[in-house]
Amino acid sequence: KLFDVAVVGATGAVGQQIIRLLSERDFPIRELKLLSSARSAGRKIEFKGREITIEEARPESFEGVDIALFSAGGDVSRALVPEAIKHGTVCVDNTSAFRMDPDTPLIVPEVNIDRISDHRGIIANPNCSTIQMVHALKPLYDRYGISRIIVSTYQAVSGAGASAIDEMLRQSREVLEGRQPEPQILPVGSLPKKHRIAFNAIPQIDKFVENGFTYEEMKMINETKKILGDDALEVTATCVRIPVVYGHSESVYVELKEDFDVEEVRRLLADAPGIVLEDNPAEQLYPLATEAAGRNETFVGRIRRDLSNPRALNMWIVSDNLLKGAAWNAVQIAEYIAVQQK
Ligand code: 11C
Repeated sequence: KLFDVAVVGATGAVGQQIIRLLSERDFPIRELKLLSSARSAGRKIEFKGREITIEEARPESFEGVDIALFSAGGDVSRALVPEAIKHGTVCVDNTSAFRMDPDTPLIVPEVNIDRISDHRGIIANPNCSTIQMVHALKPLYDRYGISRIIVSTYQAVSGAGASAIDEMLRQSREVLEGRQPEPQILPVGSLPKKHRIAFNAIPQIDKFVENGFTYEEMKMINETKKILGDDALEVTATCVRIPVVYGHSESVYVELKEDFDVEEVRRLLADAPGIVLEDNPAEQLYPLATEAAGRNETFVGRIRRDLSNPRALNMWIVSDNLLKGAAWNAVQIAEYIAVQQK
């Protein structure tokens, strides 16, 4: 069976990757609709050797569309996902709009694909920093149980969109030329106060919640529990933006419920789908954002027993935030939907 597919947010950093992956994966498409804001409508994008004109996303755009992949921000999803559902479209939503809705499955295929059928027209794609962490922790969760996670992230600027990449590159050039950069976007586009990202580390991703955490940190905490289906799991997070273009890195401390053998942990991870183990300190082998960029997998290394708690592990988890963290996870979900609807 062939499907009519729509990509909403076709010109965005994630939308572009979704279009590339749909082509590379030879997704069974009859017609591909590329949708965006009015501003980008009229532009043309090449897909499998032919040009597709981008149309403005409207409620009626979803007539006849079987599967829509949304990546145009929460407001667009809140407005248009319900309209798409009225047309019978199954929506894979890459924004935070519906993630914590109890009727919406939040899916990382290697972790909880068994939940995918429980949907009412929306399947949510988790936050990028959450996806790579739960992906890497799932084999340990299944084998030993996990009681507690403490994560600190080192997140790439592409997570804040294509304009944040431009800002980081521009500021870097300005600093090297001895000029004082004018921050315009980061840490949060919609807040008035800005900080320079070039040659810096900003401990703020998204706005602050009243409890002192940021939304990004709360997403890691809440989404991890939902994906693993474990409300008792203790999770805390500190999310930091660093001047890297692609690839989020994470330092993760994880307390297991049972005793473990570090070599067995390595074997479990090496055998897990979509995980690449890169862990050989003698060879200075560990995951790096520069190597993970452009790859679909999640990379894990620096695995070691904690010195303060023998039931705990420390590890370093890296993945391309636009791919497994967004576009690739969404396309994987779409592939499962296509198989179900065959
Ligand atoms: C970042 N994680 O790196 C964010 C971007 O909820 O899908 C993804 C926001 C989201 O800035």
